[in-house]
Amino acid sequence: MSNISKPARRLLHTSDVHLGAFDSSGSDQETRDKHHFYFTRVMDIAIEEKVDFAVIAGDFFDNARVYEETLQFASDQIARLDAPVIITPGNHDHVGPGSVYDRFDFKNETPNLSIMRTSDGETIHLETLDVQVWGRSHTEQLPDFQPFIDPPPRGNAPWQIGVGHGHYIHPKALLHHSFHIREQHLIDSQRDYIALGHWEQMTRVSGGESVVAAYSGAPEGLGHVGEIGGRVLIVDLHEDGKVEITAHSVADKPSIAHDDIPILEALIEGP
Ligand SMILES: [Mn+2]
Repeated sequence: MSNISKPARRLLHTSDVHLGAFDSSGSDQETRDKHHFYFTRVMDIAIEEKVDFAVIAGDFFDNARVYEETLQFASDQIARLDAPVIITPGNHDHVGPGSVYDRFDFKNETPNLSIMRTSDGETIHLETLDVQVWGRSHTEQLPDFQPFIDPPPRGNAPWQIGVGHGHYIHPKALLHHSFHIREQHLIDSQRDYIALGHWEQMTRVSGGESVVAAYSGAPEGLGHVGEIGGRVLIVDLHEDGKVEITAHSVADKPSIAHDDIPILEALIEGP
């Protein structure tokens, strides 16, 4: 019984939006609005592309002191999508004591949003979609935190997605940076797709032969997003099990097809 077909699904993957990055920096309203406009575009793309669900792979908010209006903006934008949205918090928007996510009633204001809440890892089962999403949240700034070490086995839903926020270490790279993610972790995860965050640059990374893994990069970088940056990823989970990603621009640049998205061949400096 090979070739059992799976239900075709489509998701949007974004990360490192850093909402509120300019709230406390003395920037004017125009600067803040311009930054936030890019997340409006992310949600536009999610709606246009009719995604079944969306994942935000951490650093959605820039810090825990963002303005109340930024929290409301985020909630309103996510609520525009008539589909589940999952956030796996990163180092800038960690959960636990002092979390930005405890400052707003997302549960009631944004019922389509699920926030992962533990560094031990948790699975969110989107039952009507036959999808399970597993991830570990940052709880605070712990440099030794490794989002994908010893992942639990696949669940019983046909589609298995992993989400994590950290620094991919190329097999040939020297050890430095925090929050290590290794190729072997991704291979061991046996997930169909791994949605990564922490880098502002969009790139695929190697998860071995069977695991497709990518950083979406920031929709608008606070730093350098590179020529192919400023994008979000639309991930198609095909009936035959194939996973295909397309990078959509939040501005008006052309989309980039799966095979044209570079796979990391050497260490790219992370933040
Ligand atoms: Mn980060």
